[in-house]
Amino acid sequence: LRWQTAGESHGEALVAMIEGLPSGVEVVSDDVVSALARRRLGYGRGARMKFEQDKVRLLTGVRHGRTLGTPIAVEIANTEWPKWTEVMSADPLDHELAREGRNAPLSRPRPGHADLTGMRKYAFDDARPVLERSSARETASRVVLGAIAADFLEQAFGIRTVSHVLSIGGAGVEDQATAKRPTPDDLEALDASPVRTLDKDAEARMIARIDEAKANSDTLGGVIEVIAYGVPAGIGTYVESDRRLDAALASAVMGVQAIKGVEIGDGFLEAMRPGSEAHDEMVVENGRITRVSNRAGGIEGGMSNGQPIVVRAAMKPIPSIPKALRTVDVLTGEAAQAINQRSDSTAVPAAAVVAEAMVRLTIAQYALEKFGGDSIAETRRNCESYLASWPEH
Ligand code: FMN
Repeated sequence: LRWQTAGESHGEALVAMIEGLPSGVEVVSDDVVSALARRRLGYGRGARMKFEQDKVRLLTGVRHGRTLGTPIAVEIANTEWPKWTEVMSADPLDHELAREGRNAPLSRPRPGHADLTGMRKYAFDDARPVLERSSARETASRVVLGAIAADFLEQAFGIRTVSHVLSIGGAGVEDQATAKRPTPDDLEALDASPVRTLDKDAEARMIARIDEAKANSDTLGGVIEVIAYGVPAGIGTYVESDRRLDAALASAVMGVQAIKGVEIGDGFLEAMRPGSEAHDEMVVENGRITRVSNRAGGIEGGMSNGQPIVVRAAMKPIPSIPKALRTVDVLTGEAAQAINQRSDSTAVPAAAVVAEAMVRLTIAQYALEKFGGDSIAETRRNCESYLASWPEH
């Protein structure tokens, strides 16, 4: 399974492609539309999220609601495009575009963004071409691909995922290790929470923290968690480091803009525990080997072990801060205040949805590597016969 995205934030459209899914997966436009809507949720998001509606089209690879086994391409149109046709025109314009208004060069790179190094590396005197691609607008494409992967995972294996927020700006659940983990059946309640949590006390603390940051013209990061239920044991392998499922998940989630740390299961907490309290003991229950805990987050030796897979990630605060940070104007070399492209207070709930998309894609990739199949029926059969071959206990 492979995928790729293309597009600039203010270009005509984002494009996402995924190739390698079997035929027969039920996929409808509504699945991707609702995933995108979920990415737009969250307390502390600015006005742009409201007017930046998403218009999605499944362009290829799906016919009458089922995948064809061919590459799937999706277009996410930019509804603001009429305002940007000249600034982001692919073809040269027949007139010089004034370097003002929307087209004014962005010469005050923002700390915490790709701006400065991107300008130097790609030889621009303007941050516009850099931020057009490095900004998190691109994550809409990955959320779309994640929604398609979710259809495949559920229909082929019964795997379902859920994402939630543990804390924002240090406020939230009191103990991450014992926090109540939502299941996919909690999706509606999570969507209804302004900060994507089931814990009402934690929710109140996070909202208060966001209000405080907003009042101080500041921004916040936080900690999110993605859980995948129903993953069969044996996806990924210990035989080579680059085939480990934990390594792949960490890489995929770290690849989301602003994610600075990833843990599998209890992660850093494990480093503080003695071995006798760090692992998941095995017992026989109803004739089957089960675990009494899931500190490993469903992965041992680079393989899924049949327990829910738990991936936690730390997001840094949004670097475009209304309380502008110090920078240097690259046109004059003078001290300046960083450009402030936009000002959400936090995007942690949205990042949870994006991280969930990456977890879905990664598990789909590794599950397909294990089970293969050109049609979903074949993939399902392969998985069922593999599981049926496991000994009783
Ligand atoms: N950064 C901003 O400056 N403003 C935003 O509104 C913003 N929204 C984001 C939304 C999501 C869902 C995510 C995942 C990130 C967002 N970011 C935002 C963070 C930047 O995209 C990110 O910090 C920047 O691209 C630099 O990349 P790095 O943090 O990985 O170094």
